[in-house]
Amino acid sequence: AFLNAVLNEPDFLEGRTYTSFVDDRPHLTSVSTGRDRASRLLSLLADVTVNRPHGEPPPVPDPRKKLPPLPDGDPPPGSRQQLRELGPEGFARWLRERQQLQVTDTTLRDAHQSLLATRLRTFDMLAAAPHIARMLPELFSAEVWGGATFDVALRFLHEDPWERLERLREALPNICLQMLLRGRNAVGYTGYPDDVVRAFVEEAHAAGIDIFRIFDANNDIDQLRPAIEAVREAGAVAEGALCYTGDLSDPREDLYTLDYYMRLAGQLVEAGSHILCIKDMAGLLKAPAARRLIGALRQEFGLPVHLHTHDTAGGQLATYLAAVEAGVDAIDGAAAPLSGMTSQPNLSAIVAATDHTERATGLSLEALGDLEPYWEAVRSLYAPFEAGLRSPTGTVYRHEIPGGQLSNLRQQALAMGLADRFEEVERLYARCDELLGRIVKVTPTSKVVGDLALYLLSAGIEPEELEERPGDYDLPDSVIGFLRGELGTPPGGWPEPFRTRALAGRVEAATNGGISEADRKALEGEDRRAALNRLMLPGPAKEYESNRERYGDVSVVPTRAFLYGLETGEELAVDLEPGVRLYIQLEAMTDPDERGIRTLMLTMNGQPRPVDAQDRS
Ligand code: 3PY
Ligand code: ZN
Repeated sequence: AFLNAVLNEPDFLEGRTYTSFVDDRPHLTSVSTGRDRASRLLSLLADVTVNRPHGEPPPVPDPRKKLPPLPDGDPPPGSRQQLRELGPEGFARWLRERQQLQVTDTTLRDAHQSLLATRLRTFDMLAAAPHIARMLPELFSAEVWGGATFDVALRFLHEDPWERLERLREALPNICLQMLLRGRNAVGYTGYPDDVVRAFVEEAHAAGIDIFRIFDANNDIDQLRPAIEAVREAGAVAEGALCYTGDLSDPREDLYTLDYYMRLAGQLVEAGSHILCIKDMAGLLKAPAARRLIGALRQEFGLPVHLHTHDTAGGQLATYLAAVEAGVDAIDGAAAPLSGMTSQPNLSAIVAATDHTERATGLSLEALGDLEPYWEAVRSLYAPFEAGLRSPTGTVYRHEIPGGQLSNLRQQALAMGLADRFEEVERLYARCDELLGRIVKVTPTSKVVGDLALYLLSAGIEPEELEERPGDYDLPDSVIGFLRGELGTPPGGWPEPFRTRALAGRVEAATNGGISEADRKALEGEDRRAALNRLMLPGPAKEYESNRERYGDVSVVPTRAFLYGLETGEELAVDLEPGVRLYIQLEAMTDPDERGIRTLMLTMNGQPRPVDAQDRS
């Protein structure tokens, strides 16, 4: 309403806008700074158009044109209504007793984290969400938040992750929303004080999360317990995860054995988990191991079992079928165009493989197929973030790199000029894992191994040299922090004498001793979300705040324009809010002046709006 009021002001309509435009009209500022919103978005679009940070736009149609018609009416009731009716305990029992195989759709979180460097924007999620609510109401849950999405939203997308969650909540009122929580590391990379974790969980639940999948990168129950308790206190569902590594079927395995996982599961149950999750982040769980592990977990504990995997080597549908035979209660999949390889198995293949059996999912293969063109077009738009992986890879059984990291590491290697030596990165990753004690590799411990491998490769150091004299090298901070125990204790204990040698003589970092009084106040204050962002991810939070200040809410800009800018003559429609639409067009652009400034001749709702932008090329 405010923006319309501004747009209808005579001066504005005639293009006579000036700095004091809003100041001169106090009746407008009493609502918000709407004129500002439009001009801030124009300056973003001008900047991207001039500098094209991601190159030329790929030749793909607007994904929204590929969506099927939205089915009439409200979304039918689904898992969310079940949860509301039964409460977390009853809901877990319901899950355990159901014969129908339950399915989590990871498209909006893990799939793009594992294939597109976590870059999927709220805009493209919201366009599909009403369809998902109406076409796939049988879903057990949609994983939409947590993991790296929080960091990436702030750091690279200039989006508020909390707003994303609230909007998704509204668009998906019938399906449980699920997030990935890294135990005490929450959605960051180091342990936070319990107060921070508790405040984060409360706030995430209030914003819309129903089910929290909680893991720790060392499978350390002490790191998991505070988060599990916080989730229970908030009244949400705690899905305690055991991170799977190695191969429990291998008779030579002496660390990550069936006994090891059963002990860990016992701790997760005792800590209060409602659901047990097997988190197979690298896709190492083979069919025979799945059969044994799931059979044993379901026999020993009364809890439902949820299986998560990545299809890096291509064999995980077989694992799922073995898991289904062993009685698994829920599994994870992604929309076909964002599935496979480092992502989750294809939802359609899961549905097809179980249809017309007693464990049929109830999901419609037809509906999944109808949504595929949309996701295919979306993926094409994000082409600059593809990791270049063209096929499944069997070497994952050697290096055990988690799906999300494998794509990321390829991008990092590319940026360091090591792209054509990726097999060496893989070899060194496996060696570094051995050096560090055969650890569980998942965020943030996987980053430790990856950082060390890239360091060795770029500095030309052989692992044997490092093993002998680790004190001689300027090791990455993450490696030192890990060896100091900042991420907890690894399941196999510390690698000695390597650890002692590596730490000898290094100056201790200041320890993070809880939370200051000022921070505690901030967590109890009005802007708790901003305080949480700042406490967990100070750099990205700052980045986000300065971008928000500069450009406003950029999540409303269609992705093509956000990533690639405007094309001359093409009209872009931006819905600032329901009922407030801007039509933006680029008429022409000047050459850069002596300071490198270009002027873009833009029109907004038909009115000329010249905007300057710095050409940084
Ligand atoms: C994350 O922590 O982001 C993960 O996806 C781990 O698998
Ligand atoms: Zn995953």
